[in-house]
Parts: sequence; C-alpha cells; structure tokens
Amino acid sequence: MAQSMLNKIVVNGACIVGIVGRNVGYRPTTTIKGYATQLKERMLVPEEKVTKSVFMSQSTDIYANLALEDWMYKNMDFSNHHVMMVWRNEPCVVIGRHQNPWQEANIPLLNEREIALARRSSGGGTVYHDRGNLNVTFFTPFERYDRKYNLELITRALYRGFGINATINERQDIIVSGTASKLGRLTAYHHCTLLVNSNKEDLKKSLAKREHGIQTKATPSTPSPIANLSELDNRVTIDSLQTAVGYEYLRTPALHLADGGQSLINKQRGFQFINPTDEWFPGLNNIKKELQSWDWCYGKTPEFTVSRTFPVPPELLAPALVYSATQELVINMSVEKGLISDVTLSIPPGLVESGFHGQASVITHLKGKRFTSEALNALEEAMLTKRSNSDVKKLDDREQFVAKCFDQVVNTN
Ligand SMILES: *[C@@H]1O[C@H](CO)[C@@H](O)[C@H](O)[C@H]1NC(C)=O
Ligand SMILES: *[C@@H]1O[C@H](CO)[C@@H](O)[C@H](O)[C@H]1NC(C)=O
Ligand SMILES: *[C@@H]1O[C@H](CO)[C@@H](O)[C@H](O)[C@H]1NC(C)=O
Ligand SMILES: CC(=O)N[C@H]1CO[C@H](CO)[C@@H](O)[C@@H]1O
Repeated sequence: MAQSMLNKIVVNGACIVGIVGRNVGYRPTTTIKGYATQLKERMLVPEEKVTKSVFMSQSTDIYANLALEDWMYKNMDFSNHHVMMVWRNEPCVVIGRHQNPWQEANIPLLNEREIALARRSSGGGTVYHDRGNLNVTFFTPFERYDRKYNLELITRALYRGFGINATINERQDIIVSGTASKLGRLTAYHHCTLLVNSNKEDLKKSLAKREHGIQTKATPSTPSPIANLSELDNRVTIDSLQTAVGYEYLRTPALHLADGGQSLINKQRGFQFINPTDEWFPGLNNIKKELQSWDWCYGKTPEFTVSRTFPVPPELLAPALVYSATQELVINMSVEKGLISDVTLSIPPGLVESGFHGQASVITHLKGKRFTSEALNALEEAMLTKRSNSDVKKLDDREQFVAKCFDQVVNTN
C-alpha cells in the first residue's frame, strides 16, 4: 500500500553522466582505446582543486541540446572542471538508441502536431519532453562518474529548496512520497528528467500505443509512475527548480556529498548561459544535422516485421458469389534500416474475383522504399501504372481499399 503512495520523478538514474572519452554511440569512435590509456595515465586533481559550473542551455531545440551534450562529451576536458548542464525542450519524443519509433510513439500525431522525434545515442526507454520538464546532465571525468552522487544531489536540492522529501530506491529511481490521490498516475515516462508541469494529455497521446502489428527484438519501454513536482509544491517551477538544483551543485564538493555553503559557491565558476551554436561549439551543426536526419532517427531502427489483417467490406467482393470464409487482406512486411525489404500481400479470392489484380508488380515497386508515406505513394503509383488503360488516373474502389489498409500499416494517418 505504501508503495502505491510513492511516485517516481526521476527514473533509472539514467540521469546523466557524461563520461569523457566514452563512445556516445551513433558514430563509432576509433579513439576510445587511446582515450582509455590517456585516462589511466592522467593525474586527477584533488577534490578541492575541482571547480564547477552550471551551464544553462539557451536552446529549446532537442537536436541542438543533444548535439551539445555530445559535443561536450567529445571535446571538453573535465579533469579539473565539473559541469552540470540544465536544459529543456520544445515538445518532443526521445527514443532510446535501440528502439523502434513506430512502436514507441504515435508518429502520425507527432507529424500533425510538429512534435520532434529524436533518437538518443544512449540506450534506455522513450521519454516525452516539453517545456514543463527540466533535463539535467552531469559531466565529470570517467574515473569520477558517480551516479549515486548525482541522484542524491537532486534529492538534496528538492529538500533544501522546497522541503520535498525524496528518496532513492534500489533501482536508483528517485522516489517522492505524496498522497496517492494526487499522484497515483501511471504513464510511460523514463529517464532522468525532472517533471515540473508537463502537458499530461500530449504526453499520453504522443506515447500512445497504436495497433501496429509490429514484431521486433527492439527494446520496448516499460511504463513508470511519474509525479509532477508542481503538484507536490506549487513553488516548484522550471526556473526555481533550475536555481535550486544549480545552487545545490555549486555548494556541494566535487566528490562527496556535504554542504560547502556560500563559501564554496564563491569559489566556483557559477551559472553560465550557453548557446549551442556552431559559433560557440565548432562542429556542433554537423552533429545536429546527423541527429536530425531520417537515417539516424528512423533508419537506425532494428529490423522488424509487420503483419496486419483487414476484413474486406462485402460491397467490394464479386456480387453473386458466396464465400465460405471471411475475406481478409493480409499485409506482411519486413523492414530493415527503416526501408521495406520484403512485402507479401495476400489477396483473398473475393477481391481477386471482383477484379483486383497484380500484387507482384506492386511488390517490386515497394522494395527499398521508406516505411512512410513514400511506400504508400509507390504502391498507389504501381497500381496506376500497371493498368493497360493508362488514361485512368484514379484508383478504383478496390485499389483504394488496398491503399487505405497499406496506409494504416505504414502508419501515416
Ligand atoms: C523522509 O521520508 C523518509 C521515508 O518516508 C522518512 O524516513 C524520513 O524521516 C523523512 N525525512 C524527513 C526529513 O522528513
Ligand atoms: C502536472 O500538474 C499540473 C498542475 O496541477 C497539471 O496541469 C498537469 O496536467 C500535470 N501533469 C502531469 C503529467 O501530471
Ligand atoms: C504473415 O505474417 C503472419 C505473422 O507473422 C504469418 O502467420 C503469416 O503466415 C504470414 N503470411 C504470409 C502470406 O506471409
Ligand atoms: C539527465 C537527463 O535527464 N538526460 C535526459 C535528457 O534528455 C535526453 C533526451 O530526452 C535524454 O536522452 C536524457 O536521458
């Protein structure tokens, strides 16, 4: 019972942690080994010589912020300077490195609402972000990565700033106690993001599971309970939380949890406004472009298959005939790197007898097409051009039905 009164605000400790020189994913780095050796030989400065900064990203573009995170991993030296970066985004859905966007998110809705979809270079589940949540990233040298420290720091900030009593559980989720009635909501939400006051409806809809018929080995997300900090204490806003977490970071020594108070804050480099642009961070635009690309966001999806069955409406069947079984159109598809690699259309006899032909030619047109409206367009075009009477520029009812089913498979509406 007590358990149900606990709510997660931060999940999976995934919060975080830039490790210098670690391969962050989407581009294999050949230098990892070199880095590791360098790291071993490096003498780290003692704790009191480490200074800290809080970087406040001035961008709300998910791709710019992810690119900045990546740029910092790759290019900055944190051996005597630790950084906490706080940032937030315009509404977006972020999937993990090995996930399937068509399975995790409601892609048509994202397109319609212009909600960005991004793929992280790290693993983990899918998160919905909007301006109501704060994203916190800690950067330290490899040897000084300390997940517990980071999570504890956030709970200390919540307590000092707002009197919110949060604890960390065995899974390294941050848990806050609250009344079940206010907070007992279950939604798919993952990763280390502090949810201050998110748009609950958009969150639910963006991550809504649709009927998709997808079979895959990609890692699906496990829903976690989430709490809304502003519901716990109405003084919690993005700005006040950012300030509370930032000051807590600056008043805490680099390697252990203690309160260094104002005198420690004075020794730090303080809060800094950061613009994730190419002028500030040369090369950042290229990273950003890659993160935005279709090949990265969709093309990195692990291979999957889709199988969907659609009953054919009686009016599309040959009139005078009676069929013993339900007439069903079955569409099977294999998708590799986001591109259709194989398609099987099983056309029921009723549809064939009523005059629909030609799956084979249609199918060859689909191979290599993106699993998007690109495939739908190719299908429609193939059905039109296979006709002998090429003057007819409109699909007939049967073809329209097949196109509509296909449309549902590739998830464009
Ligand atoms: C915080 O919550 C824990 C667990 O519910 C409790 O044991 C502890 O006394 C609380 N601390 C404060 C300062 O309220
Ligand atoms: C968070 O709280 C605000 C204010 O009570 C509410 O409008 C919003 O829907 C809540 N969001 C979530 C995700 O619970
Ligand atoms: C389509 O896929 C389903 C599920 O994997 C399978 O049972 C069925 O045999 C497949 N049909 C064809 C025609 O490939
Ligand atoms: C620390 C933290 O919460 N990091 C998350 C910030 O947002 C990105 C994109 O959603 C996630 O990948 C990180 O896990």
